[in-house]
Amino acid sequence: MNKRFLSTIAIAGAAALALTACSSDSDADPGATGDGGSGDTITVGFAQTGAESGWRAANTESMENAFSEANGFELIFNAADNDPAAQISAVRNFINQGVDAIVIAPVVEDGWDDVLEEAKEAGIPVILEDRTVSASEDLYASWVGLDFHAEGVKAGEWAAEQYGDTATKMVVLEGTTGSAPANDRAAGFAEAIEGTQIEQIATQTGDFTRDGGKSVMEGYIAQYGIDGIDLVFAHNDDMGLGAIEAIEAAGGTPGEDIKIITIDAVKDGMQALVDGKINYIVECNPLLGDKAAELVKQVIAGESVDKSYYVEDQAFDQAAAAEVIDTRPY
Ligand code: GZL
Repeated sequence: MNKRFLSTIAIAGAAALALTACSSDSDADPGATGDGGSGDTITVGFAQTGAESGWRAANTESMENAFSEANGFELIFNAADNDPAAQISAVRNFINQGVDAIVIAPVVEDGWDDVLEEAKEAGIPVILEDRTVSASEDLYASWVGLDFHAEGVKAGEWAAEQYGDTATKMVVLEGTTGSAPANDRAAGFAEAIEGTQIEQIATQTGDFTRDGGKSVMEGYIAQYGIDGIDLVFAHNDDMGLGAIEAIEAAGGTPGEDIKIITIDAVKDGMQALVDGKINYIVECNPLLGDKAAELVKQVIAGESVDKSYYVEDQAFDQAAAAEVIDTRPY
């Protein structure tokens, strides 16, 4: 799909956020039963992944702020504790409750066809935010999120530039198995380091959590030793922060003995970057609530919307992080 620049919206902290959209239009479901068009309250069921990371907390806050009563919404919130089956069950409950619209941040890409078909048959439009699904795009009205593959490429290109000319042994802390960010970040990073001397010696999921990253890193250190690992690529800041704890507990110096590259750029990650314990972070902006709420209103009102809206990301080394850390909104 061709990405097209669509609009720029200001977000908390006045940081401009550029949105790009993909061209395949999708007309709102003519059978939408939402009464939002008449200015009445729009009841929205929001199926969140859980509360696995600092990124997720910022995303939930953004969604709750956007889908507020003052903005014309009644929000029914469910957090699935990273459990795909529980999340599908929550969506089915929203359908049975007869909500006007459903918003989903899908834990994993697969397994969504049946319940999305049920929502379509019930005339309830679905908006995806954050992660994507493998189901047909006819089964949801629109998606707003980040280009996870590009995030992986950006992280890998920096690694290739910094470490690609010398023999470098890398371990990976993967995100939730089957999730779009884990799949796409891994693919993008691998493409970017192809042909360099960076060798991936191990990869395992830490489920995007700090404890998960720490536990997996402890296993890597037990297997390879601090001296046997040169680089950690963590699919999110929280797992990178867990790796820092494991490296320090084993007597190592994170950011020096073992370099660390992560993705998200949440406050704790950026502080570790400023402190020299992480070496590079690619941003993944969690502030998707305003766009998701705008899309719900447009779809309920029967307006045509694009199928995808991409939020653009930045990247930070230690010097760049020190310049912005005090003014970032998350
Ligand atoms: C990315 C998001 C990921 C974050 C993690 O958009 O889905 O899930 O990178 C979060 O921190 O848990």
